[in-house]
Amino acid sequence: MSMSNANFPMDAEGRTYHVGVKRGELANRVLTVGDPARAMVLSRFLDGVDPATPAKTVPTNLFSYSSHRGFLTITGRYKGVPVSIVAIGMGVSMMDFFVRECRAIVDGPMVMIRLGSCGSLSDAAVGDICVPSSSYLVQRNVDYFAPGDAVAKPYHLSRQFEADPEITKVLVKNMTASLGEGHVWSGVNATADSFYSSQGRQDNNFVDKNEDLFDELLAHEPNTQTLEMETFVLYHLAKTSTAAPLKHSALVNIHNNNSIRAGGCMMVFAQRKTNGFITKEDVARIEPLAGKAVFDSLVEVELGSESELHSSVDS
Ligand code: R1P
Repeated sequence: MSMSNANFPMDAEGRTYHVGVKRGELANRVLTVGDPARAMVLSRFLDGVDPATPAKTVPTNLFSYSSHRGFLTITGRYKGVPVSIVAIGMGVSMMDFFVRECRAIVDGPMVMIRLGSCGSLSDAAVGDICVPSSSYLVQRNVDYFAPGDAVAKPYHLSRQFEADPEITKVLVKNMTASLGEGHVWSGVNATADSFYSSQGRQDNNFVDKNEDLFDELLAHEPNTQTLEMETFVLYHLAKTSTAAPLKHSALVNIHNNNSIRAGGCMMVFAQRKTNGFITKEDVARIEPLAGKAVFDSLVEVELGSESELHSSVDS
């Protein structure tokens, strides 16, 4: 694959360097997940899929593209509306690749909703769903561990960025319809730059200084409910997305007139207060229920007046 433009590399066909999709292959409404197997399970909800499609395969009537860097994109329609599913793997960098490269090859406004898994710091139990209305970033402060004079704290906790309030509301409504009252929680998410140190896991092979991290998170934001590894970047980039591509890096339109509306929800896989972990059977039961609620939300939210006309995918 031969790329041009070191600033934003694309190949001769217009495929982006990492996600690998080009104009016309991605819908304006995107559901993003971490695990490619989850993307394949959820693709069963798209229009015209043969129910006999074997597990862990992409239905043959849908467009799909597996990139050399591990991104899987599936595009089809849900209730007649073009939608895509993109599996991105894990971590803040993968979310950054996803949001920026997908934004670059789609015309018009976009809606992006993440369905992930998480650890719960609240009373949300294993198998419940959390729909965070905002998120902050937890970063290991590497300077703290460097030789020399000590710096303030081993972990840096950022300010919060909000999800689109309408998407959050619609997600809570549809998740409640799908999973039942008492299984859907609102609150604040913390996105960590490690599964281990900056999520307060104890690992005596390393000096992590994270024994008090949960207390620090709850002091920072008493409504901290979930810990995972991507949502902050999605909310943050949506809030800094510009209404039209900028010709220079001027800081305009920030938090106003964004071209991406974002939301997020997550299944509790780990209960960090009680140390519980979800079973394979519960994942298989909950994933489709949550996935259907996200698709219903994805097509319920308005993109904007002209957007459907400018939808990139019109298969
Ligand atoms: C860690 O096991 C992974 O699971 C969570 C975390 O955010 C991290 O990516 O989300 P996904 O299940 O969506 O990957």
